[in-house]
This record gives sequence, structure tokens and C-alpha cells, in this order.
Amino acid sequence: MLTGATPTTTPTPTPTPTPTPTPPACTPSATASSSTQTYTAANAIDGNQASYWESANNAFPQTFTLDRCSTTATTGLRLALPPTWGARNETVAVQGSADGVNWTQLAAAQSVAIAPTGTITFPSTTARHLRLTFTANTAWPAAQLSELTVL
Ligand SMILES: [Ca+2]
Repeated sequence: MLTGATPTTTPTPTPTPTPTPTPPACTPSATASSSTQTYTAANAIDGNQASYWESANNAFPQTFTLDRCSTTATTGLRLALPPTWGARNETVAVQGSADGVNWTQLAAAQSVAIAPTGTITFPSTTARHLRLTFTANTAWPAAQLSELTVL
């Protein structure tokens, strides 16, 4: 064993910071079980109350699913129809999901008066995905929605 040798210190390497991956930007999106002509689901989240989504006619139930790209707490939804339309009721149930796969009921099916807006409330949830199931409309045999607002 050598004595008196000065141990060589190995410099501690500076750790290379691991870059934090930037998640892809999420843009709120909407899909529906069906749509009529050009009245697609995207029309219900375009910020224009005059443009609307309409499902296939005479084919209830129909679903409208929103990925809101957010997990902030919400306690309800506002449903809107074009302001020039007559008042009507649509029967709607709401489900929520964190992953878009597993769903839980937030609001049981209920008749929502839309003139030209109506609201559905439910216990506070942070669900990122919201799904509306339409089963009736007093004015037209289809689901109709011109703007969906998360409250
Ligand atoms: Ca719209």
C-alpha cells in the first residue's frame, strides 16, 4: 500500500439537466355520435351562437363529447341555440371523465328549457371530458346545440 500519495480527486461532473418535455398544446375539441350535413360538433364550440351542431334526425339517443383541455372545477353547463330560434326543451344527461375512457354520471337525464340558452348543474367536478346524451327535443327530432359553455 502506498503511503503519502495524494488521492486524485475526480471532478464531479455537472449533471446535465433533463429537459422537461413540453406537452403538446391542447385545443378544446368536440365530437358527436352523428351530424347532419355541415352542422358538425365543432360548430358548438366556435364562439358563434348562430352556428350549430345538429345530429342525425329521427335517431335518438345522440351524444356530444367535449374535451375541454382543462381540469378546473365545473358545476354546470350552459346550452345555447341560435337566438332567432323558438324556445324548446331538450332532454339531456351529462357524464364526466378524467381520461375520456371511464365515465361517471354527473347529471341524470332532464328536460332543459333552452330559450335560447339553458343550464344544467351538477356537483363540482374536475372532469376534463364531458359527454352529453340527448334523448329528446320538443321542436325537432334531433339533438341541436349552437354553443356549449362550461360554467
Ligand atoms: Ca356555434
